[in-house]
Amino acid sequence: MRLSKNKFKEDLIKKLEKERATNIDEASELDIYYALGSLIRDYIAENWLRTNEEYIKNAKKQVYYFSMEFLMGKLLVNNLMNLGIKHICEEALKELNMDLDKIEELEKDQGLGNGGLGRLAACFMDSMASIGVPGHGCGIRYRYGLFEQRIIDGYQVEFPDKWLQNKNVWEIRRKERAVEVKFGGNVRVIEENGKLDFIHENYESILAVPYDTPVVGYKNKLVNTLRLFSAEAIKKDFDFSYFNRGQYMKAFEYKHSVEAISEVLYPNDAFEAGRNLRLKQEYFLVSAGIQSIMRTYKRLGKSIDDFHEYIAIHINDTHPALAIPELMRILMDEEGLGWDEAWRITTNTISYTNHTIMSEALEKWDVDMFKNLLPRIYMIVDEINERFCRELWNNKYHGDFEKICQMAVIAHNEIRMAHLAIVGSHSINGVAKLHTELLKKQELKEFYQYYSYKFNNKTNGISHRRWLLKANPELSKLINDTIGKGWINLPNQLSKLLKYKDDPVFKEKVHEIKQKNKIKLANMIREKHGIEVDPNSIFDIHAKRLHEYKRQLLNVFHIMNLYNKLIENPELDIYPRTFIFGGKAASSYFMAKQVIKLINTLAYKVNNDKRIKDKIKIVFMENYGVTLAEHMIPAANVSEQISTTTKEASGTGNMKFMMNGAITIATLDGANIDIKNAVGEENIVIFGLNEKEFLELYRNGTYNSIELCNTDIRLKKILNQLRGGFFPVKDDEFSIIYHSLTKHNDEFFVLKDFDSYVKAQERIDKLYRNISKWTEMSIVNIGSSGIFSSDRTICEYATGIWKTNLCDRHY
Ligand code: CJB
Repeated sequence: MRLSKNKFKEDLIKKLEKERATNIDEASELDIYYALGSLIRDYIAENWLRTNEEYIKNAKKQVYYFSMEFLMGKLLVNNLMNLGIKHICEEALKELNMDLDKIEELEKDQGLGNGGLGRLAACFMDSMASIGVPGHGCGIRYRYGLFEQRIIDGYQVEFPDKWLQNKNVWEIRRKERAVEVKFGGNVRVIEENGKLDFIHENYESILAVPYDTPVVGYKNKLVNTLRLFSAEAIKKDFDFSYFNRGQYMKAFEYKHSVEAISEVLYPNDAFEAGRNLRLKQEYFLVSAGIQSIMRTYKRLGKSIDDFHEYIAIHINDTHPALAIPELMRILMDEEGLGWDEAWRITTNTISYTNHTIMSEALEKWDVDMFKNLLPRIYMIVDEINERFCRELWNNKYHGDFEKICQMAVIAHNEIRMAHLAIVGSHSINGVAKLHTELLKKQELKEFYQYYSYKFNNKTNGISHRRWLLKANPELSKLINDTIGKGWINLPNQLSKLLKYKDDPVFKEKVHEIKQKNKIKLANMIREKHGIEVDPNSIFDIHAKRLHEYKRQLLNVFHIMNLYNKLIENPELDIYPRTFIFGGKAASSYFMAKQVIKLINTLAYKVNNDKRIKDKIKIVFMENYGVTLAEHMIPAANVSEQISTTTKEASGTGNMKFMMNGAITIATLDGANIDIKNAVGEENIVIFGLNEKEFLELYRNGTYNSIELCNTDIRLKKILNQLRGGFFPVKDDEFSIIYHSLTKHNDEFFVLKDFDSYVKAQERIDKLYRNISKWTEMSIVNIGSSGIFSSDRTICEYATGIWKTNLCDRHY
């Protein structure tokens, strides 16, 4: 947008007066933040309205991205950037003696997600708006997002994330557009003239109130919508019937039980707890979302038969898979369509992304619980199952009960959400090549054989605008000065940097910027954690959710080994290294929490041991989230992507790090493979078993972790150190870790890959000593990262799955 500095100042001052009843001299930083937020929303409003009007007028096909998680982070600077007024605003604030960075600090992260899946949804929002896909997010407005993590005495302790404590300047509450979501009760079936009517009665009604947040496209005047629903009691503040009977507390209990639905995000990453409240949340999201879409669709005045021509609904993993029976219910019970017609529309509308092959993440619901909570939806799922099983029997597996049972949507008294999602959608995609291949060959083999045409791959991506342009302004400026700004719209143009990889001046600048970013992070570490780290050491960062398969433990064992070697020989020639960790563990995941305790215990020991002369330092940064990631990633020299191969579907942190010039140390897993292909083997450090070796060893069951420990004296020593005496903790503090690696045969092959990992780390040590070569590798990584922009991913979804307007940009 066009805006002058003076006009901006004027507007801001007016806002301060009108909305904060203060003037520029008296205003606090918080006043400025609120006034600025409100002003920016005003700037956005016109284009928001116009975008919506245009969508309706031209009846453009709309995409609705249903997700239980949206990990948006902060929006202020992103919005300024996308409006094209960041610079003006920054300058104007400076003239008013204010600092945009300081003001940004006041904004709370919108942390309504656990990790990769939620952040992917957020990157997709940015890309859809920026490349012009009419796509909107649909989710839950949790009152508490992912818990705030504090480290107390080395342990993770969870505190509520009160992100809504202060006003959320971006959202608009739209009470008038609230819809009713029904739970429980029973269904009465009436037959009239040979037609069945399903009357849902005695249910509990809950109001789903939408809160809309604008999603601003990058300098294109397009504003999509992220709609998050909040659960509210219908009967005003509490149930009057209880109140009138004098049961005052019960009235509030009712209110609280309703609001519990959107109270808090489940803190599990790739693990489903199968709880009643979670099922309620999932149905709440899809019912509210689809009803709200239906209302918009009606305004188009198109026939219901063509619904799928104008609407695409994408489900982010199986969490919103009840969109399938819910859309069926609305089409049949409310729009009066027959089953076949409703099924045709539903399956053509819905598409599904699978994000993991880990069995503990597969959602299954107990039939009785499901039936009680969602009686009508259960009937529909049951019918879907009946028809699907009959079809299998007739078309392919006549008489093969076992196969049919294996593929059924309902079996063994459980509803399998992945099967429902596959049967009820027209597209199933994995998130990286290897992951999609594994789905086809292994996890969903039967379905692939039956529905091969539905399966496809869409390799994940990240918003290069957030993760490079915003997170690393100095590097972005250097890129602009070197190759122009074209990469911001066409990230593949980053490849123009490749020809500068040998240019000494450019290399020096890239190196300098990395150093500056490292100094900033080092300062942050000193302020937050009181640990002094050397910006000239290698910054080796492992930041992601704590999970056994992500193998933070492998990293820890490498550090323990290094430490043991240094104690034996303090003169050992290693390049000084700072190992930095960040990540949350699910609150009920004891093993992962003990790994956090181990990292912190080791950090304390190593950081305070004078004998090793500061050659290694360890930092666990508290409360990893989007904003912290924006500080950590630009400062990384080494990116740790060391999952057990086949377990990480894609990973997206890996892409963020390489885009910021870190060198990846990686297993051949998920999108690491694609990164390797993009940068070339010489610009990444690969180690560990590959997929074939892993699967073979896994299947033939010959791996014996204890034997390995007994033959590798380094491992033997490390495992002994876990057991007592070495660390100042109770003797059995780390016994869960010890047993997982010995008694339970090291399910994630930490010990198996140890030797190879140590050697890979030695390669890193060697490589970094030649800083010129290292910087060259770093430039190749940045220059090859364009393909990992979510603009490319979204373009592929739009053309390949959603069939919305085609992308004319080339990614
Ligand atoms: N993923 O974050 C989650 N949560 C889940 O429940 C299942 C998977 C992650 O999704 C990311 C986005 O696709 C992937 O990059 C990552 O590998 C996967 O673990």
